[in-house]
Amino acid sequence: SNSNQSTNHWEQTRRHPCYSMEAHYKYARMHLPVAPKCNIACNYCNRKYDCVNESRPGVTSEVLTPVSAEQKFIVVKEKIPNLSVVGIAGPGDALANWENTCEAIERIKQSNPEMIFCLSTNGLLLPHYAPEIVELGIKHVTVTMNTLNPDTGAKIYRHVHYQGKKYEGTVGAGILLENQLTGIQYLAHQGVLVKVNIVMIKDINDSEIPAVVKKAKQLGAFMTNIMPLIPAEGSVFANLPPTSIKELNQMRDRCQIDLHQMRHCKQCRADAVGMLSEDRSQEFYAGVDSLIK
Ligand code: CLF
Ligand code: SF4
Repeated sequence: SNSNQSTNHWEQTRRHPCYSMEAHYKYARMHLPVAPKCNIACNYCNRKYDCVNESRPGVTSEVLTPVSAEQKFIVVKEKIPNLSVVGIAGPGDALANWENTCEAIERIKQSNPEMIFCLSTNGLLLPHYAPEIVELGIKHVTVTMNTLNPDTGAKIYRHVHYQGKKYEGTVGAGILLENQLTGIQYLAHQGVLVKVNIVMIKDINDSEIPAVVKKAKQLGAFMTNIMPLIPAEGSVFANLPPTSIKELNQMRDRCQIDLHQMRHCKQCRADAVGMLSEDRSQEFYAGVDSLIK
């Protein structure tokens, strides 16, 4: 039944600081920046920086190999005992770097079965990798889906690289959308807790957000996270107005009727470490090379 399902969700989620408001006071997360490549071109992205899908633009990260990511995990876990989640959120797309993503998770999982593993993706490769995601035991996946309309998508995404070809405009946005929809539904039906991130961009997709949330619900998503556009320097959207907290909260209030809304997102870096309210990544990056040989 529905209530059984939500009890299950809660059991799996009560230690996840992004999925649970209460958990974010108690537990820490760590991102492994093992995913440098991206397969799409978002206009809110400055490709020099972290993936805006799940992280704050304008902050560069060091990229780690799966082996160095595991070593870093060991150092961090020692210092942060309340670490509950290991997430892969860029700096590019977790699935466009699947071998790295998969290897980093497998390595850590072997000796840390209690860790919650989490991925963030633009969704383009979900139809391809969703079965492997489920197989790996990943129960928390974030998909950024900004619109249900390929014409709007064409204003947000310049192109999409898919199966060896480059698709521009509405065609590219249409492929991305189809794969997001298929992927979200597949994962949700397999019991994965899907969070749909939506970047709220004034006069581009803001009026469509309630429809995106309704669709996310229909596909079985667990919640949506409506995030403000932070106009990144050097991105196509650099000169767009930022979304205000007031507008953001009004939109969340409106959408809350349909689906649970995340309200404590910190738009983290791809190498964020610690509680959501703090970022200790510098601490670990500063000394990490001398700590691990
Ligand atoms: Fe990281 Fe994202 Fe997993 Fe959280 S972040 S991959 S779900 S472990 Fe969290 Fe950071 Fe917001 Fe993301 S506060 S940007 S929602
Ligand atoms: Fe940039 Fe992320 Fe978009 Fe790729 S998916 S272009 S890394 S914001």
